[in-house]
Parts: sequence; structure tokens; C-alpha cells
Amino acid sequence: MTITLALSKGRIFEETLPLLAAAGIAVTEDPEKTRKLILPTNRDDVRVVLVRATDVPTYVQYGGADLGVAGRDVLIEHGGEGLFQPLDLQIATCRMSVAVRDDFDYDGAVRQGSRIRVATKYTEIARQHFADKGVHVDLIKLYGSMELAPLTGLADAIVDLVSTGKTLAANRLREVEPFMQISSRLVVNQAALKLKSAKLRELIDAFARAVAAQASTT
Ligand code: PRT
Ligand code: MG
Repeated sequence: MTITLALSKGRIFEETLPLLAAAGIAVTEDPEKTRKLILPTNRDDVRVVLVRATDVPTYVQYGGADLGVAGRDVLIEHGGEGLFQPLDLQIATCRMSVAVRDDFDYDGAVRQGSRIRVATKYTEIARQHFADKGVHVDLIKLYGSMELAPLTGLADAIVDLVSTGKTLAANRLREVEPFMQISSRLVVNQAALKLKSAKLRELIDAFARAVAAQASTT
């Protein structure tokens, strides 16, 4: 019985590697050097599939993978249906924030109850956030380069992930409202959890021990 783990290239793959290592699993090919989308590991019964970060929940939901690693942002936007979420891996951490152009008076606009035009890839998270605040917004869905929206007049504000803040600074944007801490979680297919229970439980437990060990050293 093979276990299939869905990961996205980049920070999630990189930061999941040490957790896999702690579980005795080594990915034997480098995703940055191969065009393969299915990567073998040192274990015959474990393989990794590479998918877009936003596709990880979908793969796991429909059983294309037994488990995967996805950001809280991606999971909220997906909705999480059919997914068991046993563990916060505390990797790929960042925050979800509202940012505006240097010269835009965000607090003033909120105080006056103005309608604010907000561009974002994260429409569900943004909708919930502004509804909780009681702020009226017109949401504009984008698929990338959100930073450009306030600079071109497309929107007054953006909702985006911030980690170092360098991207905002380079585009003369100001972070006015960090509102959600983001990290990546382990997600597991509900049916697989029953059918491949022993192997999946063993993997989840090894990940949990590795996360606890990392937390105690930082
Ligand atoms: O990049 P691609 O379009 O292929 O896919 P993706 O952006 O969905 O994947 P990836 O690998 O970039 O992100 C995967 C997950 O990493 C996200 O779902 C988040 O949970 C998490 N994560 C952690 C981040 C960041 N930190 C982050 N800084 N995801 C994106 N960013 C981007 C952010 O959107 C902004 O453009 O980096 C920029 C800001 O970074 P700073 O350091 O300049 O503030
Ligand atoms: Mg990215």
C-alpha cells in the first residue's frame, strides 16, 4: 500500500523536508533539478507528488494524494471539505495583512465608513475580515502581483501575505492591518485515514514529534 504525499515546490517543500527526515523519509530527487512531478523517496511505500500550492487541498480531498501540506490561507480559501487537519506544522509562517499606498488614509476611510476597493487573491479571507470589522468593501479578485493594484489605481488597498515586508516596501506600500497568523498544516484524506490507518497514523505521529522537537529548540 503506497502513501502519496502532495507538496508544492518552494518554501513548503523545503520546510517539509526536515519533518520528513525526522520520520525517516528522504526525497531522493531534487524538484528544482527534475521535470518529474512524482518524486521517489528512500521508502518503497512513500512517494511525493508536486502540485501548485492552491491545488494541494483538492488533490487530498479527492484522493489524488493521501495527505499533503498546505498553508492556512489556502485551506480557508478552499473551504476544507473532506479534509482531516490533524497538525499545525508551524512552517512557512507569515501573516495576512491589509496594505495601502503610502498616501492613502486607511484609518480615515474606515472611520468615515467609506466603501473601500480591495484587490486580493484571498477573497474569502478578505470578505470575512471586513465583515467582522463592519467595513464595506468592493472586492476585486486577482491571481497575482497584488502590489500593483494600489499603484495603478485599480484598488485602494490589498489583502496579501507578508513575511519580511520587503515586497511592500519595494512598492511603496504600507502595512496597516496585520490580522491573521499563517502557517502550514498537514491535511489528510478521510477515506485514506481509514484504509491506510496504520501507516498514516505512524507518519502523523512522527511529524507531531518533529514539530514538538523543533518548537522546543526555538
Ligand atoms: O508562487 P506560486 O504562484 O507558484 O504559488 P504560491 O504563491 O501559492 O506558493 P508559495 O510556495 O509561494 O506559497 C505557499 C505558501 O507559503 C502560502 O500558501 C503561504 O501559506 C506560505 N507563505 C509564507 C507565503 C509567504 N510566506 C510569502 N511571503 N506565501 C507567499 N508569500 C509572498 C506574498 O504573497 C508576497 O508576494 O511573498 C511576498 C511577500 O514576502 P515578503 O517577505 O517580501 O514580505
Ligand atoms: Mg508565491
